[in-house]
Amino acid sequence: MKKILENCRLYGIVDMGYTEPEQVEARTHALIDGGVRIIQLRAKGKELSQVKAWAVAMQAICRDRGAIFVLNDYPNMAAEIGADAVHVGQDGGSLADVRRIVGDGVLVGRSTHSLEQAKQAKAEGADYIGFGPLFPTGTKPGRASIGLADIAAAQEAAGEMPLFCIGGINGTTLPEVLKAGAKRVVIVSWLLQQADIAQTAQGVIRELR
Ligand code: TZP
Repeated sequence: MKKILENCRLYGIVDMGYTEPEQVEARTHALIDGGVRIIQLRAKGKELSQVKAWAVAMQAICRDRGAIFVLNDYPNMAAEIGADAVHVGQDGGSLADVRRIVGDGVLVGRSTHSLEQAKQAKAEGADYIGFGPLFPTGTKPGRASIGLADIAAAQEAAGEMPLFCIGGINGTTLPEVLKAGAKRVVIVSWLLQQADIAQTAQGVIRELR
């Protein structure tokens, strides 16, 4: 899993705020068709039995096709369904506690919203971090954007640990994000709203390489 993670430049999220339940599997396939090898299920405020069913379906597709499946927010469920990875926010408890729940061999990612938090997550042993939101975004309404100024320093502090910039990244903002020093990105709403998700993902990955 770590080897796949190292090679990931674009991180995709099947966000249930932008996805109909019947689109979950097709979107997972489309992201993989487009070259995405790390895909998260983000299902804020959804019924747990539903989340579990989507997670099981996505995990099966990802396992079959050589991509990492990440469950957002629910370490116990991640352990139960045998998820490849779990992602937790700043309010998700210590990474040591999360690791105790999911066990060895499961990747643990953390959201960070400042250089300080990025350093902290690295010190805590995160397998990767999200860093943002760089720009204001409707996917996380009300969350202050952090801008581009700290990307290079956060990238430096992260060292070998993959750092994925996130928040308001799209075809227009991507060049400035890359210019600021980003190596990896997460794109949620813009990618999910494309008519051809796979083709768009391929184009983004080309730009990131
Ligand atoms: N964490 C920080 S910003 C964000 C998350 C989950 C949402 C990013 O979504 P989008 O639609 O790519 O701006």
